[in-house]
Amino acid sequence: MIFLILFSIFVILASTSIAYAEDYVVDIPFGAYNPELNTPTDIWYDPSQMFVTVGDTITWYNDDREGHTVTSGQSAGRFGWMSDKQGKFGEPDEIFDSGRFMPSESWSYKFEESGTFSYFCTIHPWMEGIVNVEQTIPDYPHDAYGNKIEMFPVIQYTPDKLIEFDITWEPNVIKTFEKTKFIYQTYDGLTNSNLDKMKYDIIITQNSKILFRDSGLTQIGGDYRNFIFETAGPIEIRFQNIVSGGTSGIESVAREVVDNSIFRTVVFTAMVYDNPEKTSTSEIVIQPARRMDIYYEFLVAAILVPALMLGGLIVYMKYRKPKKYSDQNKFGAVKI
Ligand SMILES: [Cu+2]
Repeated sequence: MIFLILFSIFVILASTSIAYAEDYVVDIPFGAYNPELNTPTDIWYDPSQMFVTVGDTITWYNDDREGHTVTSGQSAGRFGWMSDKQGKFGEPDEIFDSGRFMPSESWSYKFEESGTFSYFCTIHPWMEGIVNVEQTIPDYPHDAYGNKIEMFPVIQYTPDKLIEFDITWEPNVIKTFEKTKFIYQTYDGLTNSNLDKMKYDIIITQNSKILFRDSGLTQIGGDYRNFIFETAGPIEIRFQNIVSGGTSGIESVAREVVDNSIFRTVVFTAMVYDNPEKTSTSEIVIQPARRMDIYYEFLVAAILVPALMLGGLIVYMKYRKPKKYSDQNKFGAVKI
């Protein structure tokens, strides 16, 4: 029991801490000022590519002997600055700009929007870096309009209020490249009885493109479909051509009207989030090279604490008094 309580507290702590914004560090190494001198790895911002989520802050430390900038936009490239063309020192896009900061100084920037941001140094245009900012994944679902979905199932009625569609999806937070199961049930809008043998078309749309289309028949008043999304963004789950099979035996006024009505539609919306763990192309290492110490301590705790608890449990099982035969009989022996 104590084990369970401790473990639950631990899990709660673990899940809440993930929600906090993280701080990251990028180093401007010694030698960055000189493209001839180079740095040991030809990296002028280290790490040169960062993967963060919205709300995270990156601090750039100048460990070099000259001043540098962190300026969003396109650099001229390692050799581009030698050419005569316009904008040879790069093209700032004015999203962020540190201005010049001197040796052993630092500059921080909080990323409030998702996207890919390339940046460079306006003094030394061979210095390039890139920041990938992922959308934050909330631990609760949203509809397509950004409203939090407070409760499952989500309920919709056909415009004539005669048919109720309830929908739930699992997991509740829809992420790209992860199987989502849509589970739905149909009810008589007036009597609240399950509507069995209800025919419908299910259509899932994203960015006005139909991703999925299927026809179905509710068995025991409900059905489900699995789907994997490849793109983040709002989606629409539409049930249309809802037609009652009329074989469930439910007798009501609503039922008769339902049987006479051919086309009915209910529309649900939801948000699909970028999956930080899975991508379509290759497995990208999401964790950057440097994170704050707390994170490592936390990881150690995440492995050690349950391991110690499990160890304790094993020792306890091994050395506790053997149970009486009568107790074992309950599980071990076959009753004749
Ligand atoms: Cu510089």
